[in-house]
Amino acid sequence: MHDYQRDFIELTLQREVLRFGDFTLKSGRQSPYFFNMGRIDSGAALAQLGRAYAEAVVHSGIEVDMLFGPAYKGIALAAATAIALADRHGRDLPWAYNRKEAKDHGEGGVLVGAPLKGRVLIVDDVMTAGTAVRESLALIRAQGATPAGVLIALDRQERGQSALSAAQEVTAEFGIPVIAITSLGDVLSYAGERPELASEHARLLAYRQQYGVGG
Ligand code: OMP
Repeated sequence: MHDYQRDFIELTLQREVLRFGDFTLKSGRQSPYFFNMGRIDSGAALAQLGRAYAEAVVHSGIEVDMLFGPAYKGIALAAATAIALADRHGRDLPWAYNRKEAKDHGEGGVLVGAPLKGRVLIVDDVMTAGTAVRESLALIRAQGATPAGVLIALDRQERGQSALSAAQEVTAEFGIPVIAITSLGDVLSYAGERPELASEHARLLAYRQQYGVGG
């Protein structure tokens, strides 16, 4: 594990981004854990998050021309990553985001920021079944740009439309990497090391059995 990953896990715990309990996901699945990036709700926390995302881009070695943040949560994440890449890594990349509803006045349209072109990295929070990411991939392709990869904080490593995980499916289908700072595997390791989280750990294992891949 790299330092930026360890720092990131500490941040998610401090800020209660990661929580155990009973949650209904977008996919309808009932999950014993949830990862809520909305808890990164201060300037310092967002800056720290942006640094972790930027480090993940640099470590991946992936070639990208610009960043794209899908509405809504991806917008702040792409902005924070763009700032950290410029401030910390000397890489001033263009960035853009979409609106959920097209605007018919002013500058109009659903896209805001730099025009989508070249190799575009999608910056988002969590991948479960891959629905959100597929929407972004379609949007990037419709603009004639090339998806370069997907950068997320958490890969829940759940089955997508096949026996593969949603992230593996995206890689197989679009030929692009999914770069995740953490995964369900990391959450399991964390819970497994703490006796006070023994019942949460057992529920996570049962959940992975039901919806996960491998393991
Ligand atoms: P998929 O579109 O199924 O990949 O789900 C990803 C989205 O679900 C994320 O962008 C979040 O909006 C939301 N989500 C979380 O934020 N945290 C989780 O732990 C799980 C989900 C989810 O609903 O699956």
